[in-house]
Amino acid sequence: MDRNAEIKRNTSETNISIKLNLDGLGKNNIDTGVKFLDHMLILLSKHSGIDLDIKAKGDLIHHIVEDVGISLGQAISIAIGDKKGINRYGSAFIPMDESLARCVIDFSGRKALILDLKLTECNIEDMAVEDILHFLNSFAENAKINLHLHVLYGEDQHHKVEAAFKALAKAISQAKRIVSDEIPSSKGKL
Ligand SMILES: [Mn+2]
Repeated sequence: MDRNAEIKRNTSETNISIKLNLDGLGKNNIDTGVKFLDHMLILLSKHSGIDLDIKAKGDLIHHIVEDVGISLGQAISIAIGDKKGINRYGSAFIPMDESLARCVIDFSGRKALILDLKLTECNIEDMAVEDILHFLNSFAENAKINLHLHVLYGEDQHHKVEAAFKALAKAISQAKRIVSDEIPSSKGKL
């Protein structure tokens, strides 16, 4: 069973194209024009084992970040398909130097987002903190997942976000894994 997705999203604000293979090796080719977002998406691919190609262009950083979050969430949702046999849940604690992040997810088919990255600065590299939070919101909504993502403690803003994205990657890696031949819900549908 191939668990792939291809998304092309063209609006008056942005042009996004995504190719994704859930059962890859973490290979990636990513260029959104936003360096810190590229850095986080490369980590996400690498540590989740998802092959990911993303090309994005747009008028404003906020629009690019939002539309990449939407498109990547849609690609995950398409690729995970009917969720037959998946582990469904995933969790991870990941440190990055002095920072520690915890991520718990459920491929439930519904969005919930509980998010606290303990960010205090307005910008990290070339991204506004509010755009990082906006990306995760758009992603969770379109991937239709419960996403509980917390930085428990830390000092450096870059480290906090990096730990959070690595924890998200490891949680997805666990949740997407095929562990049975049944849909993991007592309702028989996810
Ligand atoms: Mn880094």
